[in-house]
Order: sequence, then structure tokens, then C-alpha cells
Amino acid sequence: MTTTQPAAQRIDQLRAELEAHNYRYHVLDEPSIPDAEYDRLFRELQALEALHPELITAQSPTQRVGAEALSAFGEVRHEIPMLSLGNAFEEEDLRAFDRSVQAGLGLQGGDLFGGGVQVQYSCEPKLDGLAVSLRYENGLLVRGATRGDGSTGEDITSNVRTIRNVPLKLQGNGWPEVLEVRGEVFMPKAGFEALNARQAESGGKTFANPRNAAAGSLRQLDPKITASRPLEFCCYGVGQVSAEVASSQVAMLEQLKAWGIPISRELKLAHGVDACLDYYRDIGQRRMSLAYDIDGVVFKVNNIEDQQQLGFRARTPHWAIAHKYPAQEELTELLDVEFQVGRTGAVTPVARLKPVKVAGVMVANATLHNMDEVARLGLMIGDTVIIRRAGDVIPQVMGVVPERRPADAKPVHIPENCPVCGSHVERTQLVKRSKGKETFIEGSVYRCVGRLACAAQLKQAIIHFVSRRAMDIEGLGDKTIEQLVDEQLIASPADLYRLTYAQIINLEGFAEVSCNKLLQAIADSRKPPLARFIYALGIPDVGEETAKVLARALGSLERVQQALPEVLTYLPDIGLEVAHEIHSFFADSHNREVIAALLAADQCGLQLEQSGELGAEFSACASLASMLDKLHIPSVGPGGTQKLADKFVTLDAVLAADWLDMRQTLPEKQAAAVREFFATAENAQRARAIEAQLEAFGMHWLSEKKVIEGLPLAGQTWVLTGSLELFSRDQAKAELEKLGAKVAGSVSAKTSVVVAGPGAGSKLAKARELGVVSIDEEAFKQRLLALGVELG
Ligand code: 5U1
Repeated sequence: MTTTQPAAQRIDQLRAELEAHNYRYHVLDEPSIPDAEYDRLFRELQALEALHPELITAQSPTQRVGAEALSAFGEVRHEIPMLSLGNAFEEEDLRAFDRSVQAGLGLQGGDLFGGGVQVQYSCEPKLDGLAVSLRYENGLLVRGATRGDGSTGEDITSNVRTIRNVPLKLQGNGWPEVLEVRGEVFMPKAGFEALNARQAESGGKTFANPRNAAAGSLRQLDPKITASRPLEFCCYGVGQVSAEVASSQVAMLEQLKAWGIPISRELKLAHGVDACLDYYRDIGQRRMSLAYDIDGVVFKVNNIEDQQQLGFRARTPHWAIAHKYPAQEELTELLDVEFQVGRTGAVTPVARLKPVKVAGVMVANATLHNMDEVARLGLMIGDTVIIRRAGDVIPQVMGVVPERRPADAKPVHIPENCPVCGSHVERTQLVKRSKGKETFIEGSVYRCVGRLACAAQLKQAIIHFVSRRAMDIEGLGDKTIEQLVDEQLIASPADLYRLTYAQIINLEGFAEVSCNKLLQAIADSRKPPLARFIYALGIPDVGEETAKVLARALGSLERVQQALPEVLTYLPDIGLEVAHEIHSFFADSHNREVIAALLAADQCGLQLEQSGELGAEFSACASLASMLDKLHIPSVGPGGTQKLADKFVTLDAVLAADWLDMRQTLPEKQAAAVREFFATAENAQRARAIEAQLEAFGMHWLSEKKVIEGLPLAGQTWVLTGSLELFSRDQAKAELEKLGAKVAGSVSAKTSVVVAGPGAGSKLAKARELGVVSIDEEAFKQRLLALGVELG
């Protein structure tokens, strides 16, 4: 505020500006200022109003959440009843509706040339929310009401005022003195997910779907709660008006939009019933990607006089209809819970349901994910459950209807033995480590310990092994694999390479040609690149990317098989949990036997394509400091381990250090922690084993300096400037550091190279002035490639 500007004037100016931004943001969807600027204006207005409470009005943007909590909602009578809509489920229902409209308007018989008469319809999605009526008098919001029974609803004025896109004051001019707008209050899907996540975290009530969440949020006696919920309003019509707004439905909605009332962005005018059907199909195809849930589309005769001529039947108009999509949620009975065994032995509960049609498809099974989910849902066999099937997503059990639980409902128990092989089912607690190294429990999984002796795991393991991105053996479908396992022709992936013509020809669906083709495909898969082979092994948590990292960084299967978990964590994106999975997979004697058989020249004879060399990302990052870091010595962070490495240079020296040396290097608490840690023989041995393994892999690191010296950009200083488009700055820096370069923030005569992206300014100018080499991003990329860096 300028000192000469009176507060009242500035307050008016701020309100007008905030209202205009609200309109652009919520109605036009064209925000013109960043959120932070909006917040600044808002806070300025709040501060001024605090200084001048006499200037506060109910319509001020700061006054959305003003009211105190109610003890009950008051009643509101709707002068013009709030109607509901008739439904069309099939194309024919809609055509019948169109014929009845034509009949009602006396249009039947077509035109002079025998063509059909086309009625114009407004088209909008039918939002899955709650119908409300908002009353504006002289442009100010005076009341909000629920639909109730259509004649009488509840007064929810304080709550609708908190909905951000509901204007407290209309824009522009020319509105009728009394204007009731009607529409739907709903919760967008993203807001619903976020709300449920917040509620779950704080131990609050979670909602089964966005509609329930919207209803629960709107019918809160405390408007502060409503204000904290991500509700929105979308207008589709008017109730009582003191003057007609427009002569057609579409023109009326456009006019309301100009006054600041949000309407659907999908509003369209259709000429004739076929265009309505096109609209229905188009929205149906995009239904899943809309930001909100819908259950159909609504068609209304566009001409308002025609609407009046057509009139009503009880509470539904003859001039409008909802064309519904197949329901995404249905109720059915949970007949049983069975358990499936996956590739890694995870035992997963699956709901067997009384078949029910959901969104047009019969559903008889639904995944239950894990036993924690069964507990969360409070599921019992015999329960009536809510099944949801949205788009291509597999059917989900959303909840239970507790009132319908039969007296003989049975609890769901995890079996003690694997339903496929009878082996013991083991419970593993999932543990997650956060950055601070604390651990917390995330849930549990149950696993059959039978491994490849379990037919279910074996089938899945083979399906994975032969899949396109693994060993890529064409012609070996799931059904054939099932047969091979069931007829005990294979008991491990190695057995695939021992299959004979006589065995395959006897399988269902095989003839001479397909049999020879399959044998050829198996033979052709004998020289896989290392990464594919590792991926094909189906190690838990090792996807294609991790398999590639392992192959590239360690260069040979032998190293991957031997690698200690701590050594594996040197590799990008491999954390300790995954490292332990990899290590224990290769430590398993059965897995070792299968791999040995696959590679033995006198058995399967696979020949892996492998470089044998350590990759740069591995050799560049191993150092004494980083190794000490991986030991997780209590109280000693990266700063401490670096000091130890700088001072002692070798692990032996760290282990042999006396107290005085240690104290000269680290503060007392850390020095004591290091000595205590290595006083445990197991820790010292582990450190030695890691060091020995790194050396055995061909990495000779005695000091940070030596590691760097062996690298191609050792001794160079690079500067990155301007905006980089091919790399993130962190990525570019990391690549340079792996190659031994230092990355500096400013240019000097000592700078080796400047990488200048678009918008580079003073640093590039300085580099030119000092005669320092500068290259663009493409040249940088080429340089990295030439140095053997593999860019994704
Ligand atoms: N989009 C839309 N939804 N909806 C619901 N239009 C619409 N019209 C309705 C209802 C109940 O009733 C009209 C008859 C005003």
C-alpha cells in the first residue's frame, strides 16, 4: 500500500484483484499469477482487514471460513423443486428419449426431403457428487442448500462458502436480482487420494470413493473441516431466477460462466441423437483420464422454450436424460479366499466372488494383495463386499458392508502350508530403512519356502525365464510350460535345454514344424548378454534396470555371484535390501546348481556375453572413505570417514590406529565409536572381506587420490553453466566426478573446460576472456560417450 492510499481503497483493490484471479484460476482455468503471488495479495488483505475490522464484508475472499460450527443444519425450502433425471442405459433408450422429445415438440415426420429432424441438445458429463443449490441476491451469495428430497434441503451456506471455486460475489453485471444456480459439489480424484492418505496417516476415517468423501466433507457441522477438504463445484443449471438468463441451455451456462460460476469444460452442443451418442462414446473413452468421477453424461433439449413446452413427469423433466455408463462398483458375496503362489513364493490371497457384472464385465475373482489388506478391510468369508472395476484396472475389493455380515461368516486365515506344494509358509516382516537409518515395519509377506520344488513357483520362474525381455525363447507359451511342469519334464530352467523332440511332439498343440521351431528357439537363446541372463534368473527385486547395472558395473557373472552385499551397494540404485536379496539368491545351493548346469559345457552350454571388465561407475566410486561409510559405524558420518581415509590411507592402518592417532583425527565421541566398532572381530573381518573382494575384483584403491589418478579426467576442473537439456545438473556432475574431474562453481585460469548450455552468461564470457575451452551440451555428450560413459 502506498502511504497516500487509504486502507479502504487498497482493500477494495485487493479484493477485486483476488476475485479476478480466482475467476481466471477456477472458472477459466487460465491462472495468470503464481500461487505465491496470490498468497501474498491474500495475506496483505488479511493484514489490512485485521487493522480495519469495520471494513470486513461477508463477500471478502478472506471470509470463506468465518462461521462457527453448527449443532444442526437448518431447513431450506426450494421454491423451484430440485429435479432428478431419467436414465438411459442402452443406445435404444436414448433413441426412444429423442423420439419422445420430437413427439412432444410436434416434430415427427422429418423434413420435406424425408430427412430426420434433429433436435439440438446440450451435453455435459454427469458428475458423481452431491447436488446443491446456491442462491445469489444482487450478485452476492446468500445461501447454499443440499438437494434433500427435492423440495426441502439442508442449509449448508457456511460450508459452500469454503469451496474455493464458488464465487462469494458475481463478476461483471446484468445478473438477475435473484439467481439460484444448481450443480454438483464433488471431490477430484487426486484430491480424494491425497485426503485419504492424510486421513490414514493421522489415523482418521478414510473414504471408499470420492463421492462419499465429498458427502462426508460437505455435511460437516464445522465449516473449518469442510474448508480443509478439496471440494469443487460445477454448475449445470438454474433454479429460481427473477429474470430469464438466456434462451438456450448452452447460452445460459456460458452467461453464468461469464458471471464467475464454474461450469463443465466438456459442455458441447449436439445436433441430433447420433451426435449425442458420439459424445457419450468420446467421454466414455476419456472417462478414466478425467480429473473427477462421472457416472454418465446428461443431454438436455437446448432451447429453453422447448424445455417449457415438454414439461415434467413427477420429478423428472421430459427434456433431459442421463445416459449412464456401466457401474464401476457393485455389491457381491465373498464366497471364499484362496491363496496363489507367485514366482518369488509370495502367497497372495485372492477373493472368489459370486459372479457379478461390473462396468460391463463379469467378475468372479479379485486380488486382495496381501494379508495386511485383508485385515485393513476387516474381511470375512460370507461378507457382502464392494467390488470396483475401473477401466483396465483389475477388479478390487473396496470394502465390506458390515450390516450384511451373516452370522456364520468365517475369518480368513493364511494357510500354514503352501496350497501347491505343501511346503511351510513363512512370514517375513517387511522392514524399510529410512535415510536416518532407523527401521520401521511396513507390513508382512508370506512366502512358500519350497522354491523351485514348488510347481507354482517353478511355472512362474520358467514363464519369466523364457519371456521376451529375458531369454526370449519364442514358441513357449504359459500353457506349454504348465504341461512341461505338470508332466515333470522340467524341474528347473536348465531342463529346458535338455528337452528332446520326442518329449515336445507329445505336448498339446505341437506338430513337427512347431516342435522344430521351438527346439531352434531354445538353441538360439544359448548366448545371452549377461544383463538378460541375470534378469532371467528372477532374483526378487531385480528388474531389467538393476540387472543391467549389475552386468555393466561388475562385468562378469562370477563377480555378481560372489559380491558381498556391501560391495553391491557401491552400484547406482542398489540399496542394502536389494543387495541382500541378490547375495542370498546366489548363496542358495539349489540356485547355484541350476546356474552351474546352465553354464556347464557338457550340460546346457550357455555362453554368456560378458565384458569381464569392471564398469567405470564401480571403479570410480570405491574408496576407503566410501567403504568405511558402508560399514555404518555408529555416530560416524561421511565427514568422519573422509577424515579417517585422508589420515590413515589404508584399512589396515585404520584397524591398527592407536587411541592418540584416532583422537587426533576425530572428535572424542567418534574416535571412541570407531575403536569400539572395530574391537568386535566380526566387524573387522567384514571390513577386511569387503576390501579383499574389491581388490580381487581388480580394484586397487589405497587412497582416494590413487583412485582418482587412474581416471581419464583426473586433475581436470570443469564448470557447468547455462541450462542443460540433455542431463540434469546433478547427473552431469556425477558423470564428471566418476571420470575423476572436479566440478567447480566458478571459472578461473585453472578451469579445464566449461560446458555452456543455452542462457550461459558471465561464466562463458569469462571463459572466453581467459581462453578456457568451452563446449556445448552436445559436444559434452559426445565427449562422455567417447570416454565410455553409457548414457541412458
Ligand atoms: N450435468 C448435469 N448433471 N445433472 C444432474 N446436468 C444435470 N441436470 C440435472 C441433474 C439432477 O437435473 C436437471 C434436470 C436440472
